[in-house]
Amino acid sequence: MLKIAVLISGAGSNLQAIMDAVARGEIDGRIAGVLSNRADAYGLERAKAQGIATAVITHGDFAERAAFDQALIRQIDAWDVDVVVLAGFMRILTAAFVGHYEGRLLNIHPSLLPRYKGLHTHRRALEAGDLEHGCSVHYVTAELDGGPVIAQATIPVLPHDTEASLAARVHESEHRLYPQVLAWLADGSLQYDAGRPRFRGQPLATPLQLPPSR
Ligand code: NHR
Ligand code: GAR
Repeated sequence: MLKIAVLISGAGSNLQAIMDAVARGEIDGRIAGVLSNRADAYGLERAKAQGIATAVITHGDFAERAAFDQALIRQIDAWDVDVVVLAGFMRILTAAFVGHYEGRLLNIHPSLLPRYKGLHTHRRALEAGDLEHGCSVHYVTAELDGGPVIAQATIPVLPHDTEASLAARVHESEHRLYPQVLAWLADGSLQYDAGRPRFRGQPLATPLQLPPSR
């Protein structure tokens, strides 16, 4: 079964969605540890409530990003995981970290990549007048939010949406998308081959699309 490390910085609602999917038997895997760069991340409580190992490595304790990332690697490698899942993890990772986990490092990003890399994605989608928005799960490379996209979930932008209402619906879509991608990884449907995702043996030309919830 797939051994998973989850990296968080905050609420951990994606972590919760993944834990729930594991508990329901939808992912043939287990979460070996949850790591946060913030001691007050609520996701740590969610993990402890399930008896999952947690670790806090505070980025401010390190003078250099490289040293912080080496500390992350030491902890994650001690858990001996198959995949490292960024779930609302808010620190940009060095090329050395990304290279160490090449092909085993995933992120969920709250936009339809390649649109809106970086931060404040909901505000930017509203300001652009987009009619559709959503989330993407991608393999992480050294290029921020630029690694190959595995799958996306699209939602409509509604006429009276605010940043908050749009963010709430993107979150719901994230909670469907991330567990699905991990289920595909765990059952062997999804593989990484020389920098490119493969799905059921075929190189992915375009990202997989999750069907709407209703
Ligand atoms: N690292 C690499 N190398 N590549 C990616 O694609 C990464 C990554 C680290 C995190 C998540 C990402 C997102 O989904 C992610 C993808 C943080 C920032 C950021 O600007 C940007 C993108 C993402 C995560 N972080 C600030 C920094 O200086 C700090 C912001 C804060 O602490 O609130 O690291 O959006
Ligand atoms: C999610 O919307 C995720 O896509 C986003 O942070 C939120 C975390 O929520 N990630 C980023 O913005 C990464 N820069 P959660 O802690 O409740 O899972």
